[in-house]
Amino acid sequence: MPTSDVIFLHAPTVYDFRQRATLWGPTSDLVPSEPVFDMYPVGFSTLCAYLEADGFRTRIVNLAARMVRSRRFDAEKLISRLQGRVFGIDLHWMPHAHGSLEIATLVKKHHPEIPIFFGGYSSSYFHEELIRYPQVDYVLRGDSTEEPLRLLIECLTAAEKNHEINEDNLKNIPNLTWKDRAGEIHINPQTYIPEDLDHLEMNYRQMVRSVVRDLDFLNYVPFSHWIDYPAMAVLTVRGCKYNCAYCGGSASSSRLITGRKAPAFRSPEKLAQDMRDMYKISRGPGFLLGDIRQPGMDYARSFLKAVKGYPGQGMLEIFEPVDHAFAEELAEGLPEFVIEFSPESHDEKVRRALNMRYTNDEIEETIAACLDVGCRRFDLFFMIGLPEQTPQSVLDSIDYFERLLERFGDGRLMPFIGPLAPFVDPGCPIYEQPEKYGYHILCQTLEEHRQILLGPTWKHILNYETRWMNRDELADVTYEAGRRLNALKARFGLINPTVALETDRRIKRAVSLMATIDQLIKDCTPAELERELMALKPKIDRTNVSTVCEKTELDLPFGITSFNLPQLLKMGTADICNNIFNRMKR
Ligand code: B12
Ligand code: SF4
Repeated sequence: MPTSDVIFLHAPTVYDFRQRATLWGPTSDLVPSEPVFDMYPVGFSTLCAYLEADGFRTRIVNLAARMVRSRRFDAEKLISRLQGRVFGIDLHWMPHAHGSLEIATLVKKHHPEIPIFFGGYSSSYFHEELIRYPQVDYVLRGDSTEEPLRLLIECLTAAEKNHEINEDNLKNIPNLTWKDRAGEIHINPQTYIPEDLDHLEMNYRQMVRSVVRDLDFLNYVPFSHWIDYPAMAVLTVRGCKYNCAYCGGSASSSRLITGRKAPAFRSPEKLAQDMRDMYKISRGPGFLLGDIRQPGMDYARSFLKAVKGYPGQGMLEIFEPVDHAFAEELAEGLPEFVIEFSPESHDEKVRRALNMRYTNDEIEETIAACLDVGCRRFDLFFMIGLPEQTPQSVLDSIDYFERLLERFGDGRLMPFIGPLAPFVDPGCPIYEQPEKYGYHILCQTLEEHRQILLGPTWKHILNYETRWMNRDELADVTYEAGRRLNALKARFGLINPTVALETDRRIKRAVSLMATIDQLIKDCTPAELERELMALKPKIDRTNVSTVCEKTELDLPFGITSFNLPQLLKMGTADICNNIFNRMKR
C-alpha cells in the first residue's frame, strides 16, 4: 500500500558522483549548493502545497543532499523502499541531465509499474527528446505545473482503480507531453500559463507539516548546508521582463520554453506575508528572488509598506541601478537589507553585448546610495565566459574591484567572480543564436549534455567556447582571477588571512590538478585514465568545494538560533489536523 501519492526526487548532477573522480571546479562556488547542485527547485514546495490542499499526500526526497551529507547513504536502497503511487523528478537545471535520468532508471528498476514524470525548464526545453527515454513516462512543461500535475495525478489515481488509464483524459491535460500505450508521443498544447502567482501557497508551511507528519527532516532539506544556514527563498515572479543574453529564464527564453509572454508576479501584500510566515520557520535571511521594481515602482512601494517592521534580514536582488531616493525607501521598509547585484563585468562593451544597458557610474552610484542608507552588505557579482570578454578584460575586472574597494572599503561591499558554468542555458539568446554572440555551442541535445557531464574536469564539461576564449583559457583565467580577488579580499579585511591562505592553496592545487589531468588525457587510454583519476580522487575531492572563494563568504551572519522550534511544532501539528480533515473529506 503506497504511503504517498506523489514522491518528488531531486538527483545530484551525476549519479553516483561519489564513485567518480571529477574536478568540479568553481561551477557552484557562487550558489549555496555543493558542486553536484544538491538544491531542489523552490517549485517542489508549491507543487506539494497545491496537491496536499486537494487531499493528495506528497513527499520530497532530496537524494542529492543525502548523498552529499553521507558517503554511506545508499540512494538505490532508499529508492527501492519508497512507496509512492507516482514519482516526480526535476530536470529544471541542465546540470542534472545525468543524475535525473539515472535516478529515473533506478525508480523504474525497483517499481516498474509506477509512472514517472519530469518537469522544470530543461525538461520543458528538451521535452520531445526526454519523453523518448524508456524510464520517462510524462513531462510537464512550463513554469507553472501545479494544476496540470494535479490533473495528471487525478487521472493516474483513477487509472489505478479502473486498471486502465483513460487516454482521452490525458489528452485534455494542458502542458503535458506523454506516450500512449502504443508508444506514440503526444504533445498537448501549452495553455496553462497563469498570469499571477496569487493562487499559490508560497510560504513553505506545507514542508513544515510534512516534516512533522513524516518525522523526516533529512529528506526535505532544500540543500545540504541549509541545516547550518537556513536561508529562505521568497519568489516574487515567474518569468522575467529582461533579456540577459546568457539567461535561460529571460523574456525571450520564457516565450520559447514556457510559452510565457509576460512575467507572473506575486502580489506585494502576499509577498510581504510570505516573508513574515517564513520568519516563523527560520531566522536565516529571506532572499527575495527577482527585483521588486520589475512590476513597477508602485508595486515596490506597496511591498515595502507591507513588509515594514519585518525583523529579519532581507536579501534583495536588483536587476538595474538604484538611486538614492529608492535606497532610502528600501532602508525604511527593510532596515536589515542586503543587496545582490550582478552587472557581470566592469567592461561596458561586455555588458552591452549581454543586453545590459547601464554604466559603471550608475553601478557606483548604486553602491554609494545603498551603503549610505545603511545597507548591511552589498554583494557584487561578475562572470567569466561572456561575449566580447577577453582574458585581459577579466583581469581588468579585478582591478576594477580594487578601485571599488578603495572607495567603499568599510567591509560591506563584497565582490565575487565566477565562471558561466557548466552550461550556457538551453533556450537563452546565446544558445539560440551562438554566432551572433560569438559562441560555439558544443552540445545540441539532452543526450550530449548527459554525456559531457561525465568529463574529468569542469573545463571538459563546459558546453561552450567563445570567440574570445577557448575552454583552456576560460579555466586558466578563472583560477587567476580567483587568486587575485582572494588576495584583494584579504588585503581589505573582507576575509581573514587564514581563510585567504587556504583558498590560495586550494586554487594552486586545482591548477596543478588540472595540468596533471590534461597530461593524463594526452597520455592514457580511456581505461587507464579512469584508473589514474580514481587514484587522484582524494586530492580532487579535497579541492572540489569552494574553489575560487570560500563558500561561507556568501553567508550572512544571523544570530545564534537558526529555527523557531516551538513555533514550528505548533504549526506542524495544527496543520496536520487540518490535513487529516481534508483527506477524510476527499
Ligand atoms: C531563483 C533562481 C535560482 C536560485 C534557486 C532557487 C530554487 N531553489 O529554485 C539559486 C540562486 C540558488 C539558483 C541557482 C542555480 N541556478 Co538558477 N535561477 C533562478 C531564477 C532567477 C528563478 C528560477 C525560479 O525559481 N523560477 C520559478 C519557477 C519557474 O520555477 P519553480 O517554481 O522552482 O518550478 C516550477 C517549474 O519550473 C516546474 N518544475 C520545476 N521542477 C519540477 C519538477 C517536476 C517533477 C515538475 C512536475 C515540475 C517542475 O514546476 C514548478 C512549479 O510549477 C532563474 C531565472 C528565471 N528568471 O527563471 C534561474 C535559472 C533557473 N537558474 C539557472 C541556473 C543555470 C542555475 C545554476 C545551475 C547556476 C550555477 N552554475 O550555479 C544553479 C543551480 C542550483 C542548484 N540546483 O543547486 C538557469 C537554468 C537554465 C537551465 N535550463 O539549466 C536559469 C533559468 C537562469 C540562470 N542562468 O540563472 N537559481
Ligand atoms: S539574469 Fe536575471 S534579470 Fe537577467 S533575464 Fe535572467 S532572471 Fe532576468
